[in-house]
Amino acid sequence: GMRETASPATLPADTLKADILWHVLYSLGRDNERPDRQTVFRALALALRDRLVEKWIASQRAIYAKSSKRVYYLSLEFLPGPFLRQNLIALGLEKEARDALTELGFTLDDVAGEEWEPGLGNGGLGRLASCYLDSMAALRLPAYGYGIRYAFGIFHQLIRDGQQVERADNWLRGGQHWEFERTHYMHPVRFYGSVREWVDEQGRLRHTLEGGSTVMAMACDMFIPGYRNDYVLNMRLWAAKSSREFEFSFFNTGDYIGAVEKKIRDENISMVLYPNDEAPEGKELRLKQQFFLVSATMQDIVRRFRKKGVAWDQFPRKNVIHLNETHPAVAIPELMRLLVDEELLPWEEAWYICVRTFAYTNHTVLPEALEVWPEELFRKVLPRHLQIIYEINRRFLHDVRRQFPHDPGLLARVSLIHEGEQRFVRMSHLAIVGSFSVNGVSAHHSNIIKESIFNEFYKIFPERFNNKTNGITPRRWLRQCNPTLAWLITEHIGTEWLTDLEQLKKLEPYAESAGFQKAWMEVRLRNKQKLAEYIHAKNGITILPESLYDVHVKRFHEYKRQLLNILHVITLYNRIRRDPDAGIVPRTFIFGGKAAPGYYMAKHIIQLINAVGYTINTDPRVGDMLKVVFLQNYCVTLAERIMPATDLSEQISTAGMEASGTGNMKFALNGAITIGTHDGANIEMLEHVGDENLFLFGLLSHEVEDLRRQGYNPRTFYETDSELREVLDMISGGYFSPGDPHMFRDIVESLLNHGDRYMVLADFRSYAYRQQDAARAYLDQPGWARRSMLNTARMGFFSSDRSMGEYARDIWGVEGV
Ligand code: DL6
Repeated sequence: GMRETASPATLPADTLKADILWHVLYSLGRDNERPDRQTVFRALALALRDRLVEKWIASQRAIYAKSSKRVYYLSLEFLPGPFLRQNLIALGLEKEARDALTELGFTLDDVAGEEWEPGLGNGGLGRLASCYLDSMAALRLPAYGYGIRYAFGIFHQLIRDGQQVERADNWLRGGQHWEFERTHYMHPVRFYGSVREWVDEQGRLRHTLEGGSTVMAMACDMFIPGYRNDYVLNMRLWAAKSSREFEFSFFNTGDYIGAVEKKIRDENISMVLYPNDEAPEGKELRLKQQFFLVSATMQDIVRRFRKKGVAWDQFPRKNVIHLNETHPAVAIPELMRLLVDEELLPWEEAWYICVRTFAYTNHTVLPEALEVWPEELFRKVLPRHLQIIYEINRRFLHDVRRQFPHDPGLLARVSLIHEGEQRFVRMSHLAIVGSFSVNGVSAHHSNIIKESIFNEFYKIFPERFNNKTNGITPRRWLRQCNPTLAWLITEHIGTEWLTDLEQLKKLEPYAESAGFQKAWMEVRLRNKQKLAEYIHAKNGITILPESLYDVHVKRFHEYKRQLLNILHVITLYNRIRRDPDAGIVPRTFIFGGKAAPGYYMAKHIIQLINAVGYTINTDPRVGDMLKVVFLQNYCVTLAERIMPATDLSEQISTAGMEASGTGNMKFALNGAITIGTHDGANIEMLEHVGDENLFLFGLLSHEVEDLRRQGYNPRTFYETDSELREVLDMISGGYFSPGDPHMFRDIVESLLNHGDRYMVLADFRSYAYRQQDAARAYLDQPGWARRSMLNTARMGFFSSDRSMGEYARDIWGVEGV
């Protein structure tokens, strides 16, 4: 075939078309005379996978040759987004692909549209993990991503009659063109059973797990290329496969159907991603997923370590295991089990290895999001691990008692076990005690960790706590999603910004240039036109590309306060109704985001937004002054359309609650102005872009706390602010739900009578004022252009390359290969 002529190590790019046709025939089994678009997409993906795997093998060899310390990034979630464009950009094959596709009668846009993104994460945490893999590859770090290959990712969201409806996301049905399934290479993972204690010939007390059931973990590898550096990392996702022994035992008793049922039950482990963001569900299957990832990954790590043939005490010098949130924290007792039960190391030595190996990132301070497991459930699923946790805890509390002898209550507060009517394992305590590094994800959040939620651990282990402010990859979030703006930038300052985002500073002098401002705003307007076309096609709503696009996209959660936004929308509506010539800047409000299927209030707020949108969009008095759009199924692909077309970015969480935010960075990098609270990374963004280029408002974190302590009374705001009162009365009076006037009453109730936990009413007036400032600023288009450019120019710090550089240097102690 065509293959034999090309040496595998150096496939010249001009064979891309030939490779596509080769894969159409030999890999996909289709006639390559006239392949359809989906077939061409898959063949192109396979042709790129060929190139990726070559570079991956070479990268692995380089890591091995250098005998580098390896970084293992463990995460229950990854949100990689579509791969095609990213891979083409990284491999430098965009033009070749365009040419090849043109010859085949397609455009790259059409073919890229065939890709269905893997939604293997909920939101910020999973997307951060994917930005980090991209940067680890760019920096040539000796790193591996480890996660789960869920058969069903985050649900597909539809909006029906204004309400969220969930549909299964069967992302694998199109076939797996990017990955390699390692079908003949699996690790056993064991759950349940009971622990037998016995004494061996040397008189040592031993622990052996007996019984239980075993599931196999099959590796599926996906490749993450570095930007034009010939370096490729592996994201290894585990899929559950039934174990053979068990099938046979059923078959031997003649229970054929039973055997098959067992197989299906086992393979359920990697079936579905839990769709909860910031509130774990506490289900047995979820704990099994966590251990499934951990056990399989630890076997891989140990296998690679053993190849080196060095002693166990060298383990922390050769490996660092990073825990993305507490979800994989059971890796700590699992490593202890391997070292103590299987390698027969003394406990003290094993523990010394452990606390030099693990590092933990916390991503949330919401009390309901801190993971705990009922002790009984833990004992049932992982009996030996629970024993090990007890022993870790016993020794830890012993040390704490010695260090703080005069604070008896302290022990109960820091214990790994919460003792009350029901007992729980506290995963964050386990992660802190078992790690040498604990970090938050913005300066503000890291301070909150030290000063409040983990303050007592900070006193015990001050040297462990540090900050690593989040970042985003400029390859996807500027170069890929906004090619015209990227091109305009490159024309003026060259291409270095792609791997050194601080280079964007060189744009600053152009901020005053009328010519550049004009070019900048033309690119932005074209992006806004494209989004208008998409909205028209999807929602049937016509919007003005010249209107101010005010965008709020992220998961729906009360703390993120989409409700505050819609209260302001209604306020503007009322002003227009009162005075159609009020001189209000025409605005398009765009919302997007999923709510956890069991989160009633979040779903209800989605419904309210849609109801308000319907009322406003069909009110002839409003016309082009105001439009409200809800875009269904917010995901990475959709974010890529939205970021380049946004004027005003809504980052309005209750201060102290958003750990960092990363959407805020994506918008600003693309030239949007932020309206936001003093929260998460907004605060650092303010420091970088300057307060004339970002609209902050509202209570500060400590004011939120003070107010809460003093007794917050939301009704006073209702009583003293007539505009606010009018808005709330309309909602509870059925203005937006004429068919069912009581429909949204409970939302207003939650604000007025149930304490308004997220202080929506307390921040309403300062938000409305700041929105007025934003509108006024938008009227001055040259001023807006300058602000927009300065936002982009000053976002260099928020590159995930900077974040990963800091992790590599300060936490992991690794360098590029
Ligand atoms: O660190 C990534 C991302 C932050 O930007 C968000 O502010 C934060 O809400 C999110 N946290 C979670 C917590 N999940 N759990 N458990 O998603 O992390």
